[in-house]
Amino acid sequence: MALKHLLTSCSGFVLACLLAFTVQLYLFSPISPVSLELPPPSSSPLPQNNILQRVIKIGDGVLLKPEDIALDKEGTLYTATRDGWIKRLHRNGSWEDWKMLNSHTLLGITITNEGDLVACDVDQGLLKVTENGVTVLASHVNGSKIRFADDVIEASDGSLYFSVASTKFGLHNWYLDVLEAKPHGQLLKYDPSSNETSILLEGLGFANGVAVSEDQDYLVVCETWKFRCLRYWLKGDKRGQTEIFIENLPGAPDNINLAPDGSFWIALLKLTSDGLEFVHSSRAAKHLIATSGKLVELVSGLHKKATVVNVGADGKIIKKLEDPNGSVMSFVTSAVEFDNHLYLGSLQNNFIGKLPLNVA
Ligand SMILES: [Ca+2]
Ligand SMILES: [Ca+2]
Repeated sequence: MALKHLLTSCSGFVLACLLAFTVQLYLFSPISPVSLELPPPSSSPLPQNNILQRVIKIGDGVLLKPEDIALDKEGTLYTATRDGWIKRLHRNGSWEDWKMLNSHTLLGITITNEGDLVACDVDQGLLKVTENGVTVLASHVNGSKIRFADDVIEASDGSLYFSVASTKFGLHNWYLDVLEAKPHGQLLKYDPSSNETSILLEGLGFANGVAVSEDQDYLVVCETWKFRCLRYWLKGDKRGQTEIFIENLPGAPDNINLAPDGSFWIALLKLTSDGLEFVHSSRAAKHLIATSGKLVELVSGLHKKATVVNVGADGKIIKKLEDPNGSVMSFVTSAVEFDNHLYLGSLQNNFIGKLPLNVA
């Protein structure tokens, strides 16, 4: 009788704990999630390959997770690393620690027509870096602080277009934006003649890479967890209008770069682990996973793959290059073509991958 009584009170206690845990999970959850639709597997008919396993590693060990890469007209390569450096590789093969920016959150970079470097910093906004030092170009928009600037590109008139990945979450917990699956991204424009910053688009699903077309008539902005990129018209009848450039990508787009032939290179992230796709349709699972970075690691497949695609100006995939299990490169965030080579940045590897395009 005593044992039965003990068992009853124990199971009552366990139930009460479970209930309290569940209430806590929902009440104190950092996210208010909705379901995220992943692209159907049939949307990626191109065969798997391991071409990205053939990269030559450059700057191995001296480049701490170089997220983005840019080259100037002379072929000097620039990258921003996690230790706050802008490092550059001269054509003679020597690396230089060029400028220390004292930030661990440098993301997208670009080189302007005048040869200056512009960088996105998650905490400070848009920065201009020259031989003489660093200036903040844009730190606020409409009175609000710009957080999580992600990637930037200059148009031929000197305007700088840049993305804000999320106005709600930061770089350290960006995956919560994916789990929440509500669009907090923006496309901004910095006008150098007026020194003003304006919002062009809001409600983007983690606004990430930005690139301008060869003819400067449109720009492409990628929405990471929407598995698509948008075309925003800069000129012509459709000026100011937005349409889908490419959707159902075989991965979540990060940075995008114009190729010399007018096509684009887009780096794609693996946002979910195999077999755990259901998490993106379960609000309860999302609340649970949001409680711990360890659980996020379990669900995200970022370190298990690298993919880049070459997409034509017509929005069709021309080529797909992969490291299917991430054994050489994973979490590849950018792909830049220069001189018949592809340069690959990553938030996982401590080098830049260099791939001769005649083997791809
Ligand atoms: Ca860039
Ligand atoms: Ca990015």
